[in-house]
Amino acid sequence: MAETSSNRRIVVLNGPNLNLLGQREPDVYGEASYADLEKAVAEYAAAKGFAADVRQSNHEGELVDWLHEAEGAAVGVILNAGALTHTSIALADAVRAVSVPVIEVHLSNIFAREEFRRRSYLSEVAKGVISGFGIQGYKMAIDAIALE
Ligand code: DHK
Repeated sequence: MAETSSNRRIVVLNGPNLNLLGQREPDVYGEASYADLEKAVAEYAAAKGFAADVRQSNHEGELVDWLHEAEGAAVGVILNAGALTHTSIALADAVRAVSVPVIEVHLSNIFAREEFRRRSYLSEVAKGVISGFGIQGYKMAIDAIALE
Protein backbone atom coordinates (compact mmCIF):
# COMPACT_ATOMS: atom_id res chain seq x y z
CA MET A 1 0.00 0.00 0.00
CA ALA A 2 3.02 2.25 -0.32
CA GLU A 3 1.34 4.01 -3.25
CA THR A 4 -1.57 5.20 -1.03
CA SER A 5 -0.97 8.63 0.44
CA SER A 6 -0.83 8.53 4.22
CA ASN A 7 -3.88 10.77 4.56
CA ARG A 8 -6.05 8.18 2.78
CA ARG A 9 -4.61 5.13 4.52
CA ILE A 10 -6.17 3.52 7.59
CA VAL A 11 -4.32 0.80 9.47
CA VAL A 12 -6.58 -1.79 11.10
CA LEU A 13 -4.85 -3.93 13.71
CA ASN A 14 -6.38 -7.06 15.19
CA GLY A 15 -4.84 -8.89 18.10
CA PRO A 16 -4.74 -12.41 19.50
CA ASN A 17 -7.34 -14.99 18.52
CA LEU A 18 -9.16 -12.73 16.09
CA ASN A 19 -7.87 -14.95 13.27
CA LEU A 20 -10.34 -17.54 14.63
CA LEU A 21 -13.40 -15.37 14.13
CA GLY A 22 -16.43 -17.38 13.13
CA GLN A 23 -15.16 -20.57 14.79
CA ARG A 24 -14.41 -19.00 18.15
CA GLU A 25 -17.37 -18.42 20.50
CA PRO A 26 -19.68 -17.35 17.66
CA ASP A 27 -22.37 -16.46 20.20
CA VAL A 28 -20.02 -13.74 21.51
CA TYR A 29 -18.00 -12.71 18.45
CA GLY A 30 -20.38 -13.53 15.60
CA GLU A 31 -20.46 -16.02 12.74
CA ALA A 32 -18.40 -14.00 10.28
CA SER A 33 -14.86 -15.23 9.65
CA TYR A 34 -11.71 -13.14 9.85
CA ALA A 35 -11.64 -13.13 6.04
CA ASP A 36 -15.19 -11.72 6.09
CA LEU A 37 -14.05 -9.00 8.50
CA GLU A 38 -11.08 -8.08 6.29
CA LYS A 39 -13.31 -7.90 3.21
CA ALA A 40 -16.07 -5.87 4.91
CA VAL A 41 -13.59 -3.39 6.36
CA ALA A 42 -11.59 -3.01 3.13
CA GLU A 43 -14.75 -2.51 1.06
CA TYR A 44 -16.27 0.00 3.48
CA ALA A 45 -13.03 1.96 3.64
CA ALA A 46 -12.78 1.99 -0.17
CA ALA A 47 -16.35 3.29 -0.44
CA LYS A 48 -15.33 6.14 1.85
CA GLY A 49 -12.21 6.86 -0.21
CA PHE A 50 -9.68 5.19 2.09
CA ALA A 51 -7.33 2.25 1.68
CA ALA A 52 -7.50 -0.05 4.68
CA ASP A 53 -4.42 -2.04 5.59
CA VAL A 54 -6.01 -4.79 7.70
CA ARG A 55 -3.67 -6.95 9.78
CA GLN A 56 -3.86 -9.55 12.53
CA SER A 57 -1.23 -10.86 14.90
CA ASN A 58 -1.20 -13.11 17.94
CA HIS A 59 2.01 -11.41 19.09
CA GLU A 60 2.11 -8.30 21.26
CA GLY A 61 5.47 -7.05 19.93
CA GLU A 62 4.32 -7.27 16.34
CA LEU A 63 1.30 -5.11 17.17
CA VAL A 64 3.63 -2.61 18.91
CA ASP A 65 5.84 -2.53 15.77
CA TRP A 66 2.82 -1.96 13.53
CA LEU A 67 1.62 0.92 15.71
CA HIS A 68 5.05 2.54 15.41
CA GLU A 69 5.01 2.03 11.64
CA ALA A 70 1.60 3.70 11.36
CA GLU A 71 3.07 6.98 12.59
CA GLY A 72 3.25 9.34 9.63
CA ALA A 73 1.98 6.57 7.36
CA ALA A 74 -1.75 6.58 8.12
CA VAL A 75 -4.55 8.99 8.94
CA GLY A 76 -5.82 6.74 11.71
CA VAL A 77 -5.47 3.35 13.35
CA ILE A 78 -8.35 1.07 14.31
CA LEU A 79 -7.17 -1.26 17.05
CA ASN A 80 -8.90 -4.36 18.36
CA ALA A 81 -6.18 -5.70 20.61
CA GLY A 82 -8.19 -8.73 21.77
CA ALA A 83 -7.26 -9.80 25.27
CA LEU A 84 -4.15 -7.56 25.18
CA THR A 85 -6.63 -4.73 25.73
CA HIS A 86 -6.88 -5.82 29.34
CA THR A 87 -3.23 -6.58 30.00
CA SER A 88 -0.82 -4.70 27.76
CA ILE A 89 0.93 -1.63 29.11
CA ALA A 90 3.34 -2.02 26.17
CA LEU A 91 0.53 -1.52 23.67
CA ALA A 92 -0.88 1.39 25.65
CA ASP A 93 2.58 2.99 25.71
CA ALA A 94 2.89 2.46 21.96
CA VAL A 95 -0.40 4.32 21.47
CA ARG A 96 0.97 7.09 23.71
CA ALA A 97 4.17 7.18 21.69
CA VAL A 98 2.51 7.95 18.36
CA SER A 99 0.44 10.94 17.34
CA VAL A 100 -1.72 9.13 14.80
CA PRO A 101 -5.22 8.83 16.30
CA VAL A 102 -6.06 5.33 17.51
CA ILE A 103 -9.66 4.17 17.81
CA GLU A 104 -10.23 1.19 20.11
CA VAL A 105 -12.78 -1.27 18.75
CA HIS A 106 -14.27 -4.44 20.22
CA LEU A 107 -16.74 -6.76 18.58
CA SER A 108 -18.40 -7.56 21.89
CA ASN A 109 -19.54 -5.13 24.56
CA ILE A 110 -16.63 -5.55 26.96
CA PHE A 111 -18.58 -3.74 29.68
CA ALA A 112 -21.34 -6.34 29.63
CA ARG A 113 -19.02 -9.33 30.13
CA GLU A 114 -16.64 -10.59 32.80
CA GLU A 115 -15.25 -8.07 35.28
CA PHE A 116 -11.68 -8.46 33.95
CA ARG A 117 -12.78 -7.29 30.50
CA ARG A 118 -14.05 -3.97 31.86
CA ARG A 119 -10.48 -2.77 32.39
CA SER A 120 -8.85 -1.49 29.21
CA TYR A 121 -5.33 -0.07 29.28
CA LEU A 122 -6.05 1.36 25.84
CA SER A 123 -9.16 3.42 26.51
CA GLU A 124 -7.31 6.17 28.38
CA VAL A 125 -4.97 6.71 25.43
CA ALA A 126 -7.35 6.00 22.54
CA LYS A 127 -9.13 8.76 20.70
CA GLY A 128 -12.39 6.91 21.33
CA VAL A 129 -13.88 3.50 21.97
CA ILE A 130 -16.50 1.50 20.04
CA SER A 131 -17.61 -1.72 21.69
CA GLY A 132 -20.47 -4.14 21.12
CA PHE A 133 -21.47 -3.63 17.49
CA GLY A 134 -19.62 -6.55 15.89
CA ILE A 135 -17.97 -5.86 12.54
CA GLN A 136 -20.13 -2.75 12.18
CA GLY A 137 -17.93 -1.21 14.87
CA TYR A 138 -15.01 -1.12 12.46
CA LYS A 139 -17.19 0.74 9.95
CA MET A 140 -18.20 3.21 12.65
CA ALA A 141 -14.53 3.78 13.37
CA ILE A 142 -13.88 4.45 9.67
CA ASP A 143 -16.76 6.95 9.74
CA ALA A 144 -15.20 8.61 12.79
CA ILE A 145 -11.87 8.95 10.93
CA ALA A 146 -13.67 10.26 7.83
CA LEU A 147 -15.45 12.93 9.90
CA GLU A 148 -12.17 14.26 11.33
C1 DHK B 1 -11.81 -9.62 21.57
C2 DHK B 1 -11.15 -10.47 22.38
O1 DHK B 1 -10.37 -11.42 21.88
C3 DHK B 1 -11.31 -10.43 23.84
O2 DHK B 1 -10.18 -10.89 24.52
C4 DHK B 1 -11.72 -9.06 24.33
C5 DHK B 1 -12.56 -8.46 22.08
C6 DHK B 1 -12.90 -8.54 23.54
C7 DHK B 1 -13.74 -8.13 21.19
O3 DHK B 1 -14.86 -8.07 21.66
O4 DHK B 1 -13.53 -7.90 19.99
O5 DHK B 1 -12.02 -9.13 25.70
